[in-house]
Amino acid sequence: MSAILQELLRASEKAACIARACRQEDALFQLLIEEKKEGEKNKKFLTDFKTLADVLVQEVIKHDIGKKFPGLENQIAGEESNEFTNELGEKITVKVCATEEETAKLLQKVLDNNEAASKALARVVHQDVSLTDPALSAISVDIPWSNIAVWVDPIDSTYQYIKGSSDTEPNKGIYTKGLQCVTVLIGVYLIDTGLPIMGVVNQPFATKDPKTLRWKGQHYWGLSYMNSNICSLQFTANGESHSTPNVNSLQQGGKGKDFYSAVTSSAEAKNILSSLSAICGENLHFAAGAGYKCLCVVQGLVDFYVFSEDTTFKWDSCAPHAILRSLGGGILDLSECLKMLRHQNVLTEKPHLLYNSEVEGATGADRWSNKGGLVAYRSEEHLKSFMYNFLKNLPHQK
Ligand code: 2IP
Ligand code: CA
Repeated sequence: MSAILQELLRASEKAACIARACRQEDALFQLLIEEKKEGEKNKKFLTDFKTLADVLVQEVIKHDIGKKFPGLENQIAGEESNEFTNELGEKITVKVCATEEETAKLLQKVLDNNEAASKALARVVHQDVSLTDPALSAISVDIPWSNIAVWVDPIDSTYQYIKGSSDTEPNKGIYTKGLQCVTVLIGVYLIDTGLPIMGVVNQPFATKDPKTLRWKGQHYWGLSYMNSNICSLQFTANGESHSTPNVNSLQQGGKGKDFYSAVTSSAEAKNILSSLSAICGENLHFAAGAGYKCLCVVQGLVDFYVFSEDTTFKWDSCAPHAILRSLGGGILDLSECLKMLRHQNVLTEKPHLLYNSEVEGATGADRWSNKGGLVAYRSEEHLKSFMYNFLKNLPHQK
């Protein structure tokens, strides 16, 4: 199984390279930031370059994984469809072709014959990327292939990817907005139970070299299957294991928990914000990107990520969910938790988000939304009391 995780990691790095290239190569960046003019608003073409970048990254991930593990590409799903219609009304299926030249030719059809951009894009799509983690080689877990499927979010936080500044400053390590909030998310779940078991979160724009102004990425992986729980954060760069310090308990001088910290979306409802502020005070943070907010929990920068709306999707949460499980945490359905607390006054079980079933009666992307909202946590230790306090402080119960 470590071979699959290795490949997911490599694919996520290839995706990150494409994401960086689209921002750093002028021929591509110009397309990325190009605004639709009023009369062009209906043209599903060129101006949708950001969608093309998304789709292409998704196709590269599928293609590369399928090449290594034939058949698995059919079990990979994501937000994007790879069908484009260009200005001439031609339907084009965006895919990775056998050669760089062929891919460039195909892209040219979508990119209004922009040869320079098509060639630049095809070059990164076909480039060899190697990324291995020595810690992964030691893992041997036997998971039946026929029982796994994959959720991919090729570029999460698309808005920050296009408009995001590269010069934002973090608050207690957390970026409210900016390129740091962009992530590539690849999560594997079991088809029969719907539980996530492997995940890779790649942050293409983690740090910027002040001299070269080039971005460096960062990646995180986790595996949680049967009795195996392994996460990249447990290893040093040489693959040696070490225990992961909890940032919050360090910040508190190890005194134990007398405050909670949380991250949420700026789109969160007022009553939820009011309860979170009452509990967390100045330790309530806002950040863009569902994947990035989960990453803040994975890194121990906050205890919880709480969101009550139905605007995150399976592809947003599957990968970090697997990583959080590997650390002893998880992502639960918020509305189910609150229901349980209201009726039984305690969290009798943990309603983990599941990845194998659609929302009943929903259509389009909404079929795969995390309908009841979510609460992501890294440690079970304070989950129950946090949730209890959260419900107690809710002005109007949702
Ligand atoms: C989005 C993205 C947004 C998030 C939204 C996701 O995915 O992560 O940032 O909203 O839930 O679906 P918010 O930042 O308010 O949490 P994408 O960028 O891939 O559409
Ligand atoms: Ca997303």
